[in-house]
Amino acid sequence: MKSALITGITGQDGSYLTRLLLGKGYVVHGIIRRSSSFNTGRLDDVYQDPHESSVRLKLHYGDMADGASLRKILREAQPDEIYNLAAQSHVMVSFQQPEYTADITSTGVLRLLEAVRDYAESTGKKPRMYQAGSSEMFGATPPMQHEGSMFRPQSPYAVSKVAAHWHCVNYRDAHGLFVSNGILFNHESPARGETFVTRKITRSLTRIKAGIQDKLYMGNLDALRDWGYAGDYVEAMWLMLQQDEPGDFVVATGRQYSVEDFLGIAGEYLGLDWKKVVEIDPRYLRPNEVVSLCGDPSLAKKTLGWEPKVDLPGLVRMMCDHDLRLAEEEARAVASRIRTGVQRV
Ligand code: NDP
Ligand code: GDR
Repeated sequence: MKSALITGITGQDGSYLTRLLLGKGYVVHGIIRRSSSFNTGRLDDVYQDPHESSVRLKLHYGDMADGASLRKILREAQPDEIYNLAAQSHVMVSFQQPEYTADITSTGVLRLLEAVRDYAESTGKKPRMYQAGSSEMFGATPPMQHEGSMFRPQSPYAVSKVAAHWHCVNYRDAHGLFVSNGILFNHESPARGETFVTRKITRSLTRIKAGIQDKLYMGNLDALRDWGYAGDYVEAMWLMLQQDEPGDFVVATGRQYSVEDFLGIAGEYLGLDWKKVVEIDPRYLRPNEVVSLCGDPSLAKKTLGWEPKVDLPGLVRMMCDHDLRLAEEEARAVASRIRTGVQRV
């Protein structure tokens, strides 16, 4: 039975990758952060009672800021594959917390690589590692972006991902570690964090349709992105670690849409005129914007045999259907509070 360790298991991609690996028979170890409230909501339906002897999902407290915890977890988990998904992953937040972003998204990767190197040397194992790189690394380089395109990062987040990418290449070359860098373009799902633009749109438009929200405040509607489905993209991560040799791969759909296009497709599906409810709020405009991203996934197609299955309209429908159910539940709860006279304090 193969064993995998996932950092960032509580995030969108972590939750999809966990399902994929459990489905393939892996024992899955995940690193979670201590927080004052539960942060494992995305894993609820795959959570297993740790008291059961057959448990295949095991969670460990740790942090990318804490190298000692990473070493201890590697010793305990003894993974064959390591998926580094943990990051301060919000581009706009990285302008507000640049030092923290660099510490977790860049130096955290270095801490993990050092821990993996020690683990490999002390056990004689040959673990394989995946690093979650990003299309944001291309930044100002125009499309089509591919593995040979220049990195011109435009935010503290993107700079941190570029540094992490080169740390991984360096550990591969200098120490012979099997490390593959995915360069993934935006990917979304019903489990997407609610402050990323796609989920913000589907959450807000469905709440507006359900009568519990009036307006949707947005930033730059002209930004162009290549959006895919997270469920498809975690398969590419797994495939990268099944190859004979490590490598770096762009994972994208090769199709580009604007934020305004996304609003239009979601609005049409929900039967809402988005222009009547959307207002531009300068607080969502970034100090530096990445204008246009569209990836060329030819190498991933050729080498990994990977292809995206869900297109953007399909993704929008999936997210709207999910969020409409949430909004209707919320509307029923509000109506029942009003009926029973219970007020929020
Ligand atoms: P999320 O923001 O949904 O998840 C990030 C994960 O990292 C969460 O589990 C979070 O934990 C964890 N994390 C954050 N800080 C720390 C820390 N200090 N120590 C340990 N864990 C931490 O991101 P996604 O799932 O969308 O993305 C996964 C990875 O892929 C990220 O590295 C992201 O930068 C990268 N990426 C994502 C793309 C996308 O479109 N989704 C595209 C390209 C790259 P908690 O739940 O406690 O906050
Ligand atoms: P991005 O995703 O920055 O591409 O990073 P995000 O969804 O945050 O923004 C996409 C584009 O939409 C514009 N935009 C807004 N964005 C947000 N969040 N909120 C708004 O109200 C809004 N209005 C317009 C943005 O300016 C931007 O151009 C994501 C993250 O998952 C990264 O971790 C990952 O590396 C990249 O995708 C690939």
